[in-house]
Amino acid sequence: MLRCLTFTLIVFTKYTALCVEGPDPVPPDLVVRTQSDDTVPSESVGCGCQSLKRESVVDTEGDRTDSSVKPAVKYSEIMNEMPSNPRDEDTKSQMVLIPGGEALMGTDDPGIPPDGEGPQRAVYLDPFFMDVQEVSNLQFWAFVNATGYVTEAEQYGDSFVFEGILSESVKSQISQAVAAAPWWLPVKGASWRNPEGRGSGITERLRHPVLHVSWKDAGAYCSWALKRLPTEAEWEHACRGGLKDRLFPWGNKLNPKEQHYANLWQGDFPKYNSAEDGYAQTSPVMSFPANGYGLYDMVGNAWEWTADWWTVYHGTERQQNPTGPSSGTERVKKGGSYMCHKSYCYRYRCAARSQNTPDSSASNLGFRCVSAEPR
Ligand SMILES: [Ca+2]
Ligand SMILES: [Ca+2]
Repeated sequence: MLRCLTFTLIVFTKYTALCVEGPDPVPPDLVVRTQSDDTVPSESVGCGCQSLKRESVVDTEGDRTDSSVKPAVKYSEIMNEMPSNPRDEDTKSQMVLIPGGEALMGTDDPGIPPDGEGPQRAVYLDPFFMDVQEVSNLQFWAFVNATGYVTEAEQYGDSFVFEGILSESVKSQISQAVAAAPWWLPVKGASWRNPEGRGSGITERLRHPVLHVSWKDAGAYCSWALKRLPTEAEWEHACRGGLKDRLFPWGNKLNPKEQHYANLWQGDFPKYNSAEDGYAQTSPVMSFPANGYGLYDMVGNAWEWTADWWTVYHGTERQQNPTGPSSGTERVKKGGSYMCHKSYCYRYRCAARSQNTPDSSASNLGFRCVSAEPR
């Protein structure tokens, strides 16, 4: 008991340190969010999107790992479920050329200033090729099938899952939570192949983005495909699709002509998701319109890892092919996810950003790759 109490105190100390920018002392799960889509309430600058650290889990019952189901066993189980001979075009992403040249990164009108969205600064980027889509479950399966790769979530034995997509049966077995964001639960057995834990699967979601992949897992996939993770500058430049000083990949209006351009959250987060855009969870990749460069789901659906270490401090000098800080403790992720709503996580803008420790994995975090040549 003493050990647990001590650990909890440590967690809340970390939570306090992380949340100095959030002025609202009310626990996040007790906040009633009724703001219209035109306002950004104070809690949107608080913790949540970035709080998925393995060490931030409050463990009230001790051991949080589960070694009863070995990765090798799960590996063989899923092989029986997957297509025996998928087509090349299903396991290989199409890529498009992202033109290089002068570009603007960040914004002088940040939606969430503590995230380090500003200042706006000039960068020069070489041209590169980018996957038009988030890496899908089927594509990741092809990688695992070829290499036997075991993800970090499978090694740890758990991953973070949004409680809103878990069954009551699974939730009743969990005695842990993330102090800063109690709707995130560490679920034993959750991984890319079992997104909501044991008993769940991906056979009905083969063309949805792969989830529960750590930064290292994402990099391993890209390397296997002879690609790499994009830098934050590359990702943001690609997100803008050739438009300058716009919030979203398609412009400044969230729903032009009353249409949805990304898989986001409609309703009151985290209690009610109306799924007005057609999806309460992830959508098949490329379900929403592409941006000007032909890229799909750059904002929304799944968050996307980038190669850069996280910092909120940026110089204003013009940089050439910037790669971010030389060291750090967290990696940058971009684009927001199907869980993002303006009232809580207004991070589905090209200039928006968030971060996770590299070993983090969750039910809303994926990636895509880039390369110098089309692969
Ligand atoms: Ca949605
Ligand atoms: Ca995305």
